[in-house]
Amino acid sequence: MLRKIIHIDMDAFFASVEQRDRPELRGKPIAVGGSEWRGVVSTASYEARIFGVKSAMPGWQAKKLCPELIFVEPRFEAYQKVSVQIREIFEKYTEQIESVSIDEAYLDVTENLLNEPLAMSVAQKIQEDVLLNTGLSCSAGVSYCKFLAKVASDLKKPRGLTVIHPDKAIEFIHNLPIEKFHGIGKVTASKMKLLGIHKGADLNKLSKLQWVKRFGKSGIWFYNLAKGIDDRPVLSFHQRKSIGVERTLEQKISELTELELVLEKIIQKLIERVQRIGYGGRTMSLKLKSADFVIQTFSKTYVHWISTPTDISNVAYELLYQVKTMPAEIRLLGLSLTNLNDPLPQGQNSQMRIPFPDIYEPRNSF
Ligand code: DCP
Ligand code: CA
Ligand code: CA
Repeated sequence: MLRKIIHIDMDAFFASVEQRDRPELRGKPIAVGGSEWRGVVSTASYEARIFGVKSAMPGWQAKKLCPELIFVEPRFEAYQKVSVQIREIFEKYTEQIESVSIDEAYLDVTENLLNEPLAMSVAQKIQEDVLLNTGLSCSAGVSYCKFLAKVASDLKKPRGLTVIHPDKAIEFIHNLPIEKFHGIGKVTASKMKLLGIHKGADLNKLSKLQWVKRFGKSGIWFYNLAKGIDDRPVLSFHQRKSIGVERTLEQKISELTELELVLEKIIQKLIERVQRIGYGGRTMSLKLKSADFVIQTFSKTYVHWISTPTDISNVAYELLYQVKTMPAEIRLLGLSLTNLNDPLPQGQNSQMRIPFPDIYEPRNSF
């Protein structure tokens, strides 16, 4: 029997939370994160999107496109709170829930707690429930597999509900631009376009063998997607174990200041990833690999999540300055967060309570 899968994704998530909590921002073009002078936009309200403002755009560019744009500081705790809240709502409908980021999840409702045979009705009820209990809207996609449910949830944003019926799936896939396929990023898309593959129907141009030859293991995945085959289960117990960023250094680094520059880049990447995933970890580790492949790691564990940009940055530098004997030549530098997603004790927020000095005095240079 075919499965019934719903993908739920919150609309303009961070921006909607801000507009909900600050009525003076409602109906206005706002950008969360970044500013006119620096940083990038995390997300924009639908009012701002009309002007072309979007995620990952530099603040100055956003302001140029939309001079009325209001920049708002992100409040990750508020977003995490909603993330937990929507998860609790989903639990009223099914036990099979896979949260994939801070604002989205897959739900397998083939069997559901309402005993409702129509997945579309379950999706509708969830949307109403989310709106009623959080004051926020979401979009839903319904189909027989994760890939199509996810594509569907994005089709009629905001407040959309789209069903891709199994009978219509192949026709739908044939007309879908390849950028919309799961696993096809910018690089793969341009590679495929060179082969004359622009939309789903074109994916059938290559044989299975040709796919494997050109794209390796993902080739089989694309070959199957074109035929509407995606058997990935909704993994309700799937849990990410760590969030990590590493950088291999091309050149020999001999100054601490140079190493700090590399660390800064790693920190920014880690912040981006934490924001996308929606939660932090309680332990942070710094890894150093020397040119002769000796690995040193330094870790710190806190009672609370390390999840805000300030905390991530502060702990990372603290770890760096713990290194007493810096190798003469460093090959790789990495940062990772573990002990993820542990629920916090009731009534405690995820902000760390450890005071950090503003400026660190490096204890050691080399
Ligand atoms: N986010 C971020 N940086 C990005 C992309 C997203 O910080 N480059 C954050 C802000 C978003 C949230 O993650 O609000 C969810 O991301 P989505 O891609 O789901 O985008 P939105 O929910 O903002 O908008 P949409 O209505 O298109 O889903
Ligand atoms: Ca979203
Ligand atoms: Ca999302």
